[in-house]
Amino acid sequence: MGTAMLYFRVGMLAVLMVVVLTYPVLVRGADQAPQVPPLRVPVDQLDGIQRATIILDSYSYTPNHVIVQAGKPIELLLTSITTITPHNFLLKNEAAGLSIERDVGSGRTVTVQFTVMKPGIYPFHCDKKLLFFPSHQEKGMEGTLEVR
Ligand SMILES: [Cu+2]
Repeated sequence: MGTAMLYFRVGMLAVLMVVVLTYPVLVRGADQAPQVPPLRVPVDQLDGIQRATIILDSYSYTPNHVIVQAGKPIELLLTSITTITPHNFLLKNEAAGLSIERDVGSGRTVTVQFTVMKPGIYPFHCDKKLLFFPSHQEKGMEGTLEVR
């Protein structure tokens, strides 16, 4: 075997090693939610509702930071794009009178309407969990409603 061939084989082996070693990172990377900027929800000129769509996937909300105005009705369309895994949407804050808990089955869209009078940062999350596994929230399924 010539020296050139040996270098070629070592080179190929190195490339293969890099692919094998980074594969889990690549796969996990593909599973991550797309990074999108915070969504400033516009007020509908016709009905005055602040209407926004949030995509639910395993395990993310997109966008995961939604900015709305206090005192005006909010309508969230929670759209699941999963084929099997069910998710939900929990947004609770006693001081602001918020107690929202909605299941969103795979492939379904659920609409939730509410109004927040008190400006603040309100976290929301999915509390689904398979026995012994981390919860969806722990896997990154959480977000923020920012009321200004
Ligand atoms: Cu979930």
